[in-house]
Amino acid sequence: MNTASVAQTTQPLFDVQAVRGDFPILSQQVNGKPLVYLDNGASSQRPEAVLQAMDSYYREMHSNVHRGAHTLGDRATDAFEGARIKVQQFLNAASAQQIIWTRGTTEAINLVAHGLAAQLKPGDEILLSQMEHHANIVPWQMLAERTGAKVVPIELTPNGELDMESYDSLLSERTRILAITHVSNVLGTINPVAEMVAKAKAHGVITLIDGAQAVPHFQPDVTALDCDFYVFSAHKLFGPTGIGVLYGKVELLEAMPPWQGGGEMIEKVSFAGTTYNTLPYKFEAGTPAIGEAVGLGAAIDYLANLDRSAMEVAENGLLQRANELVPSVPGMTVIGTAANKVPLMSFKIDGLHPSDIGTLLDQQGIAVRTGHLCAMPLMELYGLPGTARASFAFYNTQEEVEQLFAALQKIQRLFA
Ligand code: C6P
Repeated sequence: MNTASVAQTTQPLFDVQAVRGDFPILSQQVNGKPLVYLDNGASSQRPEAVLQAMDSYYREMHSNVHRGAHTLGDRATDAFEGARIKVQQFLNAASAQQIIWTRGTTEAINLVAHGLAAQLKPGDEILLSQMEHHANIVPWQMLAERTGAKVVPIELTPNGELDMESYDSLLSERTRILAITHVSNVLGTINPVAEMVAKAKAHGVITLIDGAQAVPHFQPDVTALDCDFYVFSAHKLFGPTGIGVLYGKVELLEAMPPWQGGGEMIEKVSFAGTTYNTLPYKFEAGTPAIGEAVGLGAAIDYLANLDRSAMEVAENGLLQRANELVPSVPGMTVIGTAANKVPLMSFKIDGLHPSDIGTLLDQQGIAVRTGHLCAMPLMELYGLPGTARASFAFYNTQEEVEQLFAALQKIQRLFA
């Protein structure tokens, strides 16, 4: 065997140590132990490139946008609108006017639910699933209360996949909206959203996909999906908090009334009445989160420079290693065993309360999330008070997975 081929075969597919170096927060001790950050599903960390982009935005060009009065204002506007174009390209949307800034996934769903009220009448149905996050349940319940429509959940199979027979049987002439998560934050299941949207379209149903847990792991293509709305939060995509995205089809966005009133979203204001701005500004009242938009743009640029398919292979390797280690912890059960999952593992251990698992792991420097994970109907379905959840990102290592399981073994031995 020649040395060139050895070098080629031993070359890591995805250089996780190199990317870890991009995330300063990861190289710290917590409770006297090296931090093992496995709470990426709640919020991921930011690379240096995002921190620097926001820092230089505030140091060098901060001003309000779209006022056009001076040089700093023009620079800020260019950076802000440039970030919108980066999101448009990230989602493969046809036009930047389809990208609306919101505070996050939650606000984006509320905006759509508010905007679709006029399209619903009593007896209409809004299809969701039993695996939705509260952010994709409560706004629709509020809409149903206002309009007399009904929220109907699609059932799950025992392993935590959507029951497609249940979906098919629930789709009817009464269905007006399908609001479905791309990836479950509890089960990790990747839902067959393309197939679901195609079926919904055949019934004339408006479709919204909650991409909060999908975008950190793969890049959605809204044009190929043909969904009407796609929403996500920047803080799970290695960007800042306080900003998120609503993608929408132009004709639906045009038909929706404004969400909030104020500056920026108007064309002309008089006491006789107000006319509204064009898309996307019609939905962006008040001074926007400019530095945060710049930070999100930098996160998208950072990801574009990574080999995303190698990253997916590495992430799948983390989940595979975790699955291999489950039998090493007596009494441990994984919640959600779908065939198609992102690297996320919710679990329970007999004799231990999830919040105790979280506290004991934290003492060993390991961060996971515990509780109902903002998915109470799903907890009720599984008869659980809550779960513990380890959610991985591309900067996590196989060693960290092993540390998690070594810690769980210890906790189980001492406390279960
Ligand atoms: N889930 C979790 O730990 P916001 O808070 O608006 O950025 O995202 C809400 C949201 C919506 N949909 C899904 C599928 C989500 O996972 C989340 C956020 C976090 O699972 C915090 S509760």
